[in-house]
Amino acid sequence: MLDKVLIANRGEIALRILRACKELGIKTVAVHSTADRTLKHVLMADESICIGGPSATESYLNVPAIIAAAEVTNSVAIHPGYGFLAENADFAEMVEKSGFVFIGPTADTIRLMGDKVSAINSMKKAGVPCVPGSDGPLTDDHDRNKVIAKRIGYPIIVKAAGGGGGRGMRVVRSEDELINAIQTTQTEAGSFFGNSMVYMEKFLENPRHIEIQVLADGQGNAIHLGERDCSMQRRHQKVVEEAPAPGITPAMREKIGERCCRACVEIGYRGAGTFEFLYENGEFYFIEMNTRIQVEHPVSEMITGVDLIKEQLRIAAGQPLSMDQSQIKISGHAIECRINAEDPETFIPSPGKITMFHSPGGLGVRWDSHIYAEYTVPPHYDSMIGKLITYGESRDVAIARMRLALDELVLDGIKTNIPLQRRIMADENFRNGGTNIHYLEKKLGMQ
Ligand code: MV4
Repeated sequence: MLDKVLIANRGEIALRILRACKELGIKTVAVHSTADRTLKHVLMADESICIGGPSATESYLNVPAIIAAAEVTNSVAIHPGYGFLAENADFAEMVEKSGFVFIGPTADTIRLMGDKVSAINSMKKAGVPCVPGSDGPLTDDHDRNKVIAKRIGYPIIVKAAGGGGGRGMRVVRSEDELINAIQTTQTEAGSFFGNSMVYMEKFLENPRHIEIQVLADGQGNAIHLGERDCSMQRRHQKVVEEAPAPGITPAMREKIGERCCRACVEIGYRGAGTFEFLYENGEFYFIEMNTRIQVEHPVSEMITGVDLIKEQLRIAAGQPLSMDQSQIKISGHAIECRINAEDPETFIPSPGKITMFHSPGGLGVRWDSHIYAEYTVPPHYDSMIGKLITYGESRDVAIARMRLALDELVLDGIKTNIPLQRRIMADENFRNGGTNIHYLEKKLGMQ
């Protein structure tokens, strides 16, 4: 096993990684900013090192400081968590060149998936169903672009190859808007991502966002842990996630899961990963692959019993997968509500001191959070302060437990989105299951 792991992150995911390391008997190093001296995982880690000022650029994105911290502590591996440097191929390369294990895929894989055009090409080659599109980058040949768009059929969407997660996209509904839209997206992409390459896809009007969780050991073995439905989102920020996705049958799951596993083996994927799909009219369409552990990984853990962080650590230690697909059994239903320090009406972040805190509990309730009473939520980072996950034998039971748990969760001193989560759990359409990616924004616009 790995001897000592440096956790290059903060908040709930740093604590989640710390717990997995402790369970496996791995020593831990917390690196933190000057604003994060009182984080729970910093206080619990075997060693902790301050790596810079409060802004992420000075600390959690400070590559030389993180590498130096790994060196002075004799760490053998670095876990990047999510966000920050988790999908930065240059960082992964620097980690490995410095003689440490990067807990994740190779830098080459991260680079391949970071470029959406090459990601789609490799998935298509591996037999993963993709959105009908330009099958490559667009050129400056206007006539060719018009031909491609006509073949796909309007509406189409122009996306930046270096984008992802909702930035650098433009929907085009007719040919007269096409050339302008391509040029604007190219210019935007150049300044946002330093890569002006764009591509085209058929625009799906009302899809759901369904993603497949995989684990691969880079030694020819890959398994999937079923899917998650992450359609409940606002401005590309997921609000509620669940597993399994309502209406997905075991046969559909097996088919799409098997395709993802085959693709993992073909590209030599190593670690935990997520295949993002749009799902419309009974069909899956690949859009992107995430090469990190994701925020919503707990819902997959709850329905499979697999500890994804422990698996990441085992894979990073060079061990082959400890289970095969036949050992993965999906049972029951799990829901995650992201708890954010923000105004539930305006969504404006609300950092500050938590004056009173009571965590929820009981059968099928999981609270993944670093917060405690008297903890001050700093203003420098993401507003997510915890994840409330409930599990039950059915979706109805998971929802009922979530409603109780949200009522039990007391968090005073700052504003939170708990009232919004209560409204979602009470929403008739959510309760019926299968709402699409536009549902929450429409609901919020309605009020
Ligand atoms: C799309 C799409 C419709 N058709 N691609 C937004 C985030 C990025 N990951 C991909 N996105 C979309 N790509 C095609 N061909 C609609 C979206 C989209 C979306 C996707 C997932 C979750 C929420 C979304 C919200 C708006 C648009």
